[in-house]
Amino acid sequence: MNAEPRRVEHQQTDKGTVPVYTTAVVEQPWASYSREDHATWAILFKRQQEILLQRACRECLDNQREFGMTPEAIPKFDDLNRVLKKATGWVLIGVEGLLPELTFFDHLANRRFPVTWWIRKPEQIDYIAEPDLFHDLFGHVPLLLNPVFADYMEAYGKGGVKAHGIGAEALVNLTRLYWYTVEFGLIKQNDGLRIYGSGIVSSKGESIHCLESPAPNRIGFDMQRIMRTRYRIDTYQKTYFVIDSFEQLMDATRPDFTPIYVQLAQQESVPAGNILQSDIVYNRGTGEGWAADGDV
Ligand code: HBI
Ligand code: FE
Repeated sequence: MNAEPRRVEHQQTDKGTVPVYTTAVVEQPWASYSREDHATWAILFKRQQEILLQRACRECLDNQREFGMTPEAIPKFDDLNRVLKKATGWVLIGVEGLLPELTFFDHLANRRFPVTWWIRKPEQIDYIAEPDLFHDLFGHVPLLLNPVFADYMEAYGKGGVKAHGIGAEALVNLTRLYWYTVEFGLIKQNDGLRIYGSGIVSSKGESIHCLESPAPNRIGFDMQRIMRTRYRIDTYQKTYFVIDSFEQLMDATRPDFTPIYVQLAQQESVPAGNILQSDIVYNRGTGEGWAADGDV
């Protein structure tokens, strides 16, 4: 029998109406997963692993192996935590789903990664708008074994707690940074551009689109440029930003962001599909087929 996630309310945000769940930390009810849940994990795991060979960054695939993740069954958080805690001091905690931003930031600032305990239904196999267990475990968790990325995620959380105290504008700027790196980032590796963003890693269609479609722009990482750039949550990205290394991400977050927020407040936001004079352009997208047409 599938236990149902407990929704608390629906919140109106700039991304439309999103369900916001209770912020309670919950035990992973591993014994209550149905055969259908494990089958959904297996289908998604096998399909994405195949698509991601030659598309995902080395660290993503190597670290899934280091965790011992397999399609056989939904991994147990306790098993993953034994590996993770030793490697980078991070711990997975079970949550009901999307958290209010300050709660989420506070967890990251303390090296706790919130993982949704439930997995999507078979009819949602190709797309789900909220982070479910597959998105979190398959998409986010492997990179937490990388020491530099693990540091970046903690620094991001600390920055988020501070931004929350500064105001809504700062929060919008910082959320864009998370979106275009942690969720939809690309990295340049010696065999070409590779995926590290979890939103892509856990999506069949976007894993192909982000590297092979002529539609999107691919632009060199520039933190303030990213913090000015708008995004949509219901289509494939119109622009992907490319880092040279995880160290580049970590170095970018060292300075105090307060003066950066002041500068950003004087500047216009950039529409998601635009290219600026100052951009390092890997390729200028054509713009067609930007809508997420299910999964190609
Ligand atoms: N909550 N559980 C969960 N997982 C997320 O990835 C998440 C969240 N709340 C807010 C959020 N992400 C984004 O707004 C980040 O940009 C902060
Ligand atoms: Fe995510």
